[in-house]
Amino acid sequence: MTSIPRPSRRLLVGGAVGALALAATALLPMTNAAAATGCAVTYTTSSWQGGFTATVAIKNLGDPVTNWTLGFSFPDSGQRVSQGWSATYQQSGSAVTARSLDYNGALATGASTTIGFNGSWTTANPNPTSFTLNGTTCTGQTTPTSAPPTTAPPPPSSPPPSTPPPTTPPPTTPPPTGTTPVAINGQLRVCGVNLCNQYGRPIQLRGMSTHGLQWFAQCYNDASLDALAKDWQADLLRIAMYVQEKGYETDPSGFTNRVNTLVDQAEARGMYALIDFHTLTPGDPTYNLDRAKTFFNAVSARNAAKKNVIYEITNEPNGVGWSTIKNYAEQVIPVIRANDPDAVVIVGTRGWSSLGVSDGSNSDEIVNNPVRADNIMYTFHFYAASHKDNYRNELSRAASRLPLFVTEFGTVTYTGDGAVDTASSTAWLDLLDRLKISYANWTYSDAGEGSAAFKPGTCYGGTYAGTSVLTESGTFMRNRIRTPDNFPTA
Ligand code: IDC
Repeated sequence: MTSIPRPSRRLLVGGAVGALALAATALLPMTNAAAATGCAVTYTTSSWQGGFTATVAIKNLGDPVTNWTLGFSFPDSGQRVSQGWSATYQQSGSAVTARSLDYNGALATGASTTIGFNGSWTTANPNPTSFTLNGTTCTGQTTPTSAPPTTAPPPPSSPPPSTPPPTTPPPTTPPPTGTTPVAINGQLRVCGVNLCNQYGRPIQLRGMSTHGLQWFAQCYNDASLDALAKDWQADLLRIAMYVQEKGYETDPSGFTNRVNTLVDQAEARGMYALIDFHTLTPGDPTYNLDRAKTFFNAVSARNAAKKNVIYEITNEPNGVGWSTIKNYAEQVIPVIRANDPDAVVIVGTRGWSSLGVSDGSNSDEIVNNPVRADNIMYTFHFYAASHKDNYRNELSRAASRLPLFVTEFGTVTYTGDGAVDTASSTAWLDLLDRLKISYANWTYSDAGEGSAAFKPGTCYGGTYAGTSVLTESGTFMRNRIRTPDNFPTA
């Protein structure tokens, strides 16, 4: 919105800043003394064939501002912003604008803030050399130091959604020693709005969710998990441990053991394991808060040394507002962090993990009031035959502002049953591929419902590989998941 400096009666002071401001305002009517403006920008990139990460440090050398818009143009027309963080990005031709968010809009005189984005390039990747802040060309100098420019800490309730990726991969990360997803990608971490691998590069994980372990334990065995890893070439197994409906609450130690065994079985095959605390009814996650603390304390202590574990702390909150979910997350995440400080944690969202859309809300409530924790992502779920363009639009809008993980989706209706909606499922997965959003499909089971990948009865036989045992949904998903990952390693 604000691209024009607001008029002010402030007297301009001497020195370089005042001189710059005078030069910048010399053409304005004499009766309207303008606010002192000025800025300095440092733009650094780390690039690879076809892609790059840019880190942009902005220093305000003028009067305090309450929100800002940074403008610049790419020197090469093939350069595009793909995923940004700490600002809202727009690109038109080669011209880019980055608008401040609530938490970093206020910049005092002399204050700095850092934003960043991942981009793509086709023929050349020169850095932009000219920047504007609220319309004023940034001619100020920044003094390079070993430490990056710092931002005044945001208010406690509004930290940045996540930290930007390192500009260079950690120098100590050796090349992969194997070819499985975990061997290549190692310990994951959230970088900007992406999930990044041990080389600091954005990746997408594609895999399957179990059905409820209390009902379909017979579907998870060496043969079925070999098929998932080798025939499907999946990266990820989501372990759906229902809490109610004859789940965890009926036998905490038994279900904890079953989850741990599946973590080991996924690890042995080089797959990531997403531990899903599958709350559903009741929808208020705080109903299960004590159980969640007990469960996550146990699994995070036991699996802390593993690189393949991701924690999903609540499946689909419903009937509660975002503040209730955020409060739950801020109590459960510290339990996990105390044991396993570097694991990625995924937080469910309002309206059955629809980012609020199914409740008539949207992702703004999260952007404006994010969970106070690092290295976290937010859940988005959809069922392709029920959830279409308005949900896709919200996911696209949220994807540049929040790290998202589709921990569950179906190719059918939200009931988990019905016909496969191939057109909608294809539109969804193309979108997730383009945004590099990881996903797990409901379900890797032989349940008698359209969302199940296997025909009924499959889990009582010994064959899981190939297509003869698959339903329409299973065939569709196997084709999507089997396409090569091409994980970056440098
Ligand atoms: C469904 C199962 C179904 C089961 C039901 C209730 O497919 O067999 O009877 O749960 O437990 C979700 C939930 C997921 C649902 C799924 C399909 O996370 O547990 O599974 N779904 O209804 N959210 C949206 C859809």
